[in-house]
Amino acid sequence: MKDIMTAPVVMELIRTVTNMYDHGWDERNGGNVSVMLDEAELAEYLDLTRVQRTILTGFSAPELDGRYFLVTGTGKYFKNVQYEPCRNLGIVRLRDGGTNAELLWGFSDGGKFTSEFPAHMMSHVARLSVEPQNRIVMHCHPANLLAMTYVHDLDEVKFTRTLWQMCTECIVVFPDGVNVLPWMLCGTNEIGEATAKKMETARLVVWAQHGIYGAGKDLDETFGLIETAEKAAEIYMKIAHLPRVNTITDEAMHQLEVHFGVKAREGYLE
Ligand code: 2HA
Ligand code: ZN
Repeated sequence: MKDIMTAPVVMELIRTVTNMYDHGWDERNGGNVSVMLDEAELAEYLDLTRVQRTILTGFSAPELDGRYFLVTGTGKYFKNVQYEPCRNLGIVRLRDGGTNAELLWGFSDGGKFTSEFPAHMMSHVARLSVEPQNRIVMHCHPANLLAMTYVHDLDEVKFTRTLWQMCTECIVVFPDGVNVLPWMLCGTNEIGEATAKKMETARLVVWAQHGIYGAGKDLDETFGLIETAEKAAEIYMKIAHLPRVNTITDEAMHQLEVHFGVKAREGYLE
């Protein structure tokens, strides 16, 4: 059996959450990431018959029954993950229609997965229904996106168009745009269900006055998605109080669509 600490997905998650912390997106215990794992690959590293304990999830997700997830722990600080992965991360298998999670590795201090586990699992279900290659759900608190939700209209078309106008590559990176939830209580099944619903039409979902969710097929892609949206929000926060003399026109956006072979969300451009 190989050492789980040498598994590429574990090493990459450690690098990614460290990078998220270094970007200032994950103060204290902010943020959480989940990665859906391949059973055959995982079996090279762990005895999948050795369940350490079973944890109630508090929701049901029959679509994910028997699926494996590498996930960050509740109350854990991203800055510490690189030093004690086994305490701050865990690998679970969902059972009983998703109502139970069997712990196979990690959460070594008796801990458990992130309080946003419902939002993560429901988002995996939603993304897999439109993108079978999806493996990642990522949540964090980037300052400029958060700031923008205090001063910008939360209408999804307006919010998306503003971000697209802030950097040329935005429409190429997230042509499906950004969906937005109003402020809601976090850590609940309700916000999980609302997030998942929004995930059916976009890979980015902003939680107003809280943060953002991203989804993608690998960690780099998902990190890059949030990084691009956050960069655009940063530009917006630098210019929002100044007269706008120039912008990226819809005509220019159409040129980008053609050149990069992407299609902007229906009805979002003139
Ligand atoms: O505690 O970010 O939304 C982690 C969070 C909750
Ligand atoms: Zn959060």
